[in-house]
Amino acid sequence: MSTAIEDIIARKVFNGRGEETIEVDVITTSGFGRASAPAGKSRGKAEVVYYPQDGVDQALKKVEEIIAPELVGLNADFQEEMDKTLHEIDGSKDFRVIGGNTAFAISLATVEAAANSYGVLLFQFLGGHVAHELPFPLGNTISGGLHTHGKSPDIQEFLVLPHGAESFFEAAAANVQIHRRIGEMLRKKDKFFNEGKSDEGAWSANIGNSEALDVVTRACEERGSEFGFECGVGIDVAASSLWNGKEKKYVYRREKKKRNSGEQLEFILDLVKKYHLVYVEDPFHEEDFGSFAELTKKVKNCLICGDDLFTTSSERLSRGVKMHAANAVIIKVNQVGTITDAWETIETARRNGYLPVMAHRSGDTCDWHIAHLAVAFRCPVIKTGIVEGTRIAKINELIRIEEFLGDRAKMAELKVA
Ligand code: 2PG
Ligand code: MG
Repeated sequence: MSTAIEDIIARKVFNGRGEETIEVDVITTSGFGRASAPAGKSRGKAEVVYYPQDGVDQALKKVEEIIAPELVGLNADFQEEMDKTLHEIDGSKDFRVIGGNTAFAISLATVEAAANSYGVLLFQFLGGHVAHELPFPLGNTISGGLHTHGKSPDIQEFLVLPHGAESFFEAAAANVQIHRRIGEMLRKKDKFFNEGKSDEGAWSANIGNSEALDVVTRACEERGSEFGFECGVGIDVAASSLWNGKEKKYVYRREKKKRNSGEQLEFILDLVKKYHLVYVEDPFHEEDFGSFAELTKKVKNCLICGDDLFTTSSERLSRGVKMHAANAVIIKVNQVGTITDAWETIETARRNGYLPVMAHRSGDTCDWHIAHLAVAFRCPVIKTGIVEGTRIAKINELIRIEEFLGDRAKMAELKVA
């Protein structure tokens, strides 16, 4: 067995939106790894730059001409050194030279190749014997905001979290049932509903924020009592995309309402109370750490999660920790570029009592690595949709991991009610 890297091959493929993206193969003397990069639509300003100026083609050229010659010969299991080398080759703060998605695909393909060289699964390789807890799937049921076009809610995601489930399979099945029930309800509500779905497989419907929350809450209650366990409701407001910096207001186009920061706080607090929300992501724009802190102080049993706010950056998370800005953090590896960077952020979260939520991107590929990362890094929640191929790739991999773990598998600890 040897983990020495023999070759790195990069190619252009497509994500679920049909956008060009990078896929990388890493070949070691006794193993192989492959990873492809996703893309966000509602991106945080502090995310790394996905590609060099001329896009994926230039990234491929850089892999062939600069990166592969540096990395070939290194050991794939020296992840930190590999990721450090990627930073050194790039030389910028935000991966604008080689591209954050290039770094992402190389970093993930390398760790996969290392695991494969040792003949173990990725979550075992990264997490060791303590990695046996499955995350709860946080699933998107109705899309809005930047993830849709035309008449849809202003809030970006209406989510369900089956936090009472006793196994991952049971939780994933609950999400599917709830998603289906919501589809039936939307059909009854609107005879023009054409069963359209967004990139993430959530329903695309001509309804407002509170109507969407009414439907999702009712479906969770109905189905939850049949399942015999609780399914909570959550939202991703993605408030940076509603924020108008000049007017200093959140613009809700559909509702024809504008809210200043104070009104936004009241609005979110009302939603948390009325719908017993267990999860609220990005309720304020990405620089408003103060309003995040006020909200976090005022709610109980609800995860207040920063996505655009933290952009998986340990530095930004530390700033949030100092201000008590939230109690959860979204982890999207391609917001920072490498596994080591994301792992540092997860460690910062754990040390400070923040719950790490592993997450997909809206424009994802059939890559399933985040399923393994969630188990390896002990993230109690994974946000990765409910139906649709690029989401199911992750869900089904978690079902396989649960089966593989057998009696040792248990659901993560999660207290939201
Ligand atoms: C989010 C994500 C994923 P995007 O805001 O949480 O749902 O969207 O990948 O477009 O940033
Ligand atoms: Mg988000």
